[in-house]
Amino acid sequence: MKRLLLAVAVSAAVLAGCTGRSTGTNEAAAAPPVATTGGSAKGDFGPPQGEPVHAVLTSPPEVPPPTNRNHPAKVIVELEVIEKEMPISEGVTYTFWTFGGTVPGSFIRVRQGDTVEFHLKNSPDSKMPHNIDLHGVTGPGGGAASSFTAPGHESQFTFKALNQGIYVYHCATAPVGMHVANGMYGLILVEPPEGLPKVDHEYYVMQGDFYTTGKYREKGHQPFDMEKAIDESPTYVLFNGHEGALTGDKALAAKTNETVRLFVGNGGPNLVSSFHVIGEIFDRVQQEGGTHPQENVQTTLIPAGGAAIVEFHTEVPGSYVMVDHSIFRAFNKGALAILKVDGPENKAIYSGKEVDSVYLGDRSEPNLKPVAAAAKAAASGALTKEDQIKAGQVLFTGTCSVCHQANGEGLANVFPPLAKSSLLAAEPKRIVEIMLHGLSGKVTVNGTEYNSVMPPMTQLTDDEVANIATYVLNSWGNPGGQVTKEDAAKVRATPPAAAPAEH
Ligand code: HEC
Ligand SMILES: [Cu+2]
Repeated sequence: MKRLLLAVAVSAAVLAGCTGRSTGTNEAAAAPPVATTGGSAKGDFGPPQGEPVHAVLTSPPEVPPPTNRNHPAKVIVELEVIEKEMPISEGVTYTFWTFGGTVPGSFIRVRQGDTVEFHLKNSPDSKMPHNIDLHGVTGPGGGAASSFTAPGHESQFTFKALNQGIYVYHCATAPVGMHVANGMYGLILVEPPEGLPKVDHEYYVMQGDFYTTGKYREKGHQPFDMEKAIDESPTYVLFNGHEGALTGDKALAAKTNETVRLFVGNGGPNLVSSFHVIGEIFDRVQQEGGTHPQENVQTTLIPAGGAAIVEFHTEVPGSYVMVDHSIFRAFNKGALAILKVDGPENKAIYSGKEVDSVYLGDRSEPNLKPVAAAAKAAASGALTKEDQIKAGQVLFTGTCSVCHQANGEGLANVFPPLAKSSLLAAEPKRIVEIMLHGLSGKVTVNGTEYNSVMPPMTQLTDDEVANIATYVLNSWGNPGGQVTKEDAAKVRATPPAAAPAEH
């Protein structure tokens, strides 16, 4: 409210000063001039007042409540660095280095003009020293040099938050890229003095790219791969540190007719994010975390080491998929989250018919648990055909059902059926070759000729190929049988047979 009055007053003043100039024909439609904040030179509101307050820190996707203060205070922030093993995907673990035990790290919220007394602790269980560079700090290194902290130690430094905005913080200990790649980043919000306009939901989402020695979704514990990191060739691109952090029953929630504010950061270390919510238009974006919003935006670019505030109003119920619109990252590296909007249909705005399953594949499933269970069983040498079939079903939904359909019936004249397939009846094990080397040219299935292209599915691991193949062979009236990961490895290592000559 206060901000609105201010804007009106300023525009009135500026318009009054403009009367002598020609303003063109469409005077009424001219954009109102924008008031500047004055930056850091106008951000010191004097010494802290009242008792010191302890900052409320939250884990993603939660955001601390507004400071609700109209004066500068001394704010004490206590943040602990914890190195810990956590899942990065179902059945895949990674040793993350964290601010506060989560990736991204705890969300910090202060008010412009606050004096922040920062305590950085490094857990005694840590193996590495760490520090923190907050992009909201005015001073060399953003706090890095003052906060270098060995395991089992604590550092303290104080800064005044002179600029309002949303800022990334990250570890800046050498090798910096490795500390960031391991998850050492988060967001600090410096509220404008009048606070942010009230909304129904505030959420904390942060993208990061991850580099593991194993392939995407390769099971087990995966170490950091420095070479991939230097090549900027991530294995995973994720929102909030692990695949599925914000899908299924962990999806963000809202109701229709509500306002949603997302604080979206990008920790990098390498990639920039083309942040997009499928089926929503951002009513308002503070690009790069800056003060003056852009309106009616489809996709906003978030630099590595940058952030944005994104706001929209919900009208139509359904699942809204957040992606990095560099789209292979979304569907093949994990950069996918969901905002679930509940409420009555609004047919005047959108007619309905949801296409989630095709869009999301296995990501629309609550989880990939059967896949992880199969991986665990395989590791202990107790993998059964049943385990493989269950895991294969989930994976099939994510990879094959888009074309061959969930019921294996295919699409007439376009995608051949896998159900009661005459090709599989004749040569069951050929499925492995088709999955790994693809299939093109004329092929007859159940009496119908197809002449199309199936791309090779080499992104699948040997385990995944084995599980999907076993599932297909044991479903829909196919001949049965079992494919092992050794079978898959052998086919992968063999160059594809030359395509049969066309007659
Ligand atoms: C992008 C669409 C697409 C995807 C995804 C796809 N396929 Fe196919 N598949 C095809 C097409 C098209 C053909 C026929 C190719 C031709 O005409 O030569 C085919 C043929 C086949 C065949 C032989 C024909 C038959 O019906 O028995 C098998 C087996 C098969 N696919 C299995 C799979 C499996 C398993 C997956 C998942 C790992 C998969 N496909 C994913 C498009 C796809
Ligand atoms: Cu660090």
